[in-house]
Amino acid sequence: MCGSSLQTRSELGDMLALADRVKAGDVRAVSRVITLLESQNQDGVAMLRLLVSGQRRAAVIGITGYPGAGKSTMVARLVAAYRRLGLKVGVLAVDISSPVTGGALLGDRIRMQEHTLDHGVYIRSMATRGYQGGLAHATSGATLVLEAAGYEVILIETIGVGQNEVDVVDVAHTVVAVVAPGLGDEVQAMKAGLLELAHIVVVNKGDLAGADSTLRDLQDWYPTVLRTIATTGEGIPELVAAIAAHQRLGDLQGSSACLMRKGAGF
Ligand SMILES: Nc1nc2c(ncn2[C@@H]2O[C@H](COP(=O)(O)OP(=O)(O)OP(=O)(O)O)[C@@H](O)[C@H]2O)c(=O)[nH]1
Ligand SMILES: [Mg+2]
Repeated sequence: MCGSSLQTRSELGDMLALADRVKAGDVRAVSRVITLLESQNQDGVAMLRLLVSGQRRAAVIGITGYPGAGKSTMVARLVAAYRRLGLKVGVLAVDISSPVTGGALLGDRIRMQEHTLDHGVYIRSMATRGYQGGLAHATSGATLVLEAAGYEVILIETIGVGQNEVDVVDVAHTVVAVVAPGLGDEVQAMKAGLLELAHIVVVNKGDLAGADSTLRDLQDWYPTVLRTIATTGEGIPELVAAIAAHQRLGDLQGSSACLMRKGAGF
């Protein structure tokens, strides 16, 4: 009895110490808690209780869209843009290897490489396999962990339109749907899907033939449609500004003020 309560007390001490490390921004502690959440360990849920302050401080931005549309390339550009503003950035890449691009994980790693030595950037991929059903919870939990660790912008990359169980709309304050020209029927299908829930629509690969007509087509349907070339960075400042404007709107309704405080709205 005495032994078990001692053990419980020491476990509690460990939990409190881990929570303190997360709050101090220790990336190993952050990774450990996210792993607990992914494996649906009850300690993970207990940790969230210790970490959540009840006050939203981070701007959570979902980057979603069809496989191969350029989401990861765009995320890497956004990371660079927010780092230039001096913001700490967390990236959660959910369901990262799509069937279309196959080795996307490797590609993502290469694109993200320039940021991996930057202490102001935390990058984590969250695989769907093996954690069906628990992933949505783990993703929203992971954003809370990153927020507690002082990350001011959290970017979540996910393939949208009902292709996985993560409902990015529930987790992110601002959802950016990424479309590439020439998707044709797929763009039509998106109109009825996540695109309707997106706050900002981006036609990426603006350098490719068909970008103009895709842009015009979507502009008939959505108020904020931007054109980007993620590979060169063209259109990224405009996207950053559009996200800030949306966050400001959200803030008026009681959401995050982070980007505006830091001047990301220019
Ligand atoms: N021409 C052109 N190619 C681009 C652009 N943006 C990304 N790409 C290329 O498109 C391919 C897919 O880019 P990713 O960033 O991996 O796309 P993704 O949407 O993250 O892909 P998944 O995670 O597999 O769904 C890569 O070869 C990129 O270099 C762009 O603006 N123009
Ligand atoms: Mg990707």
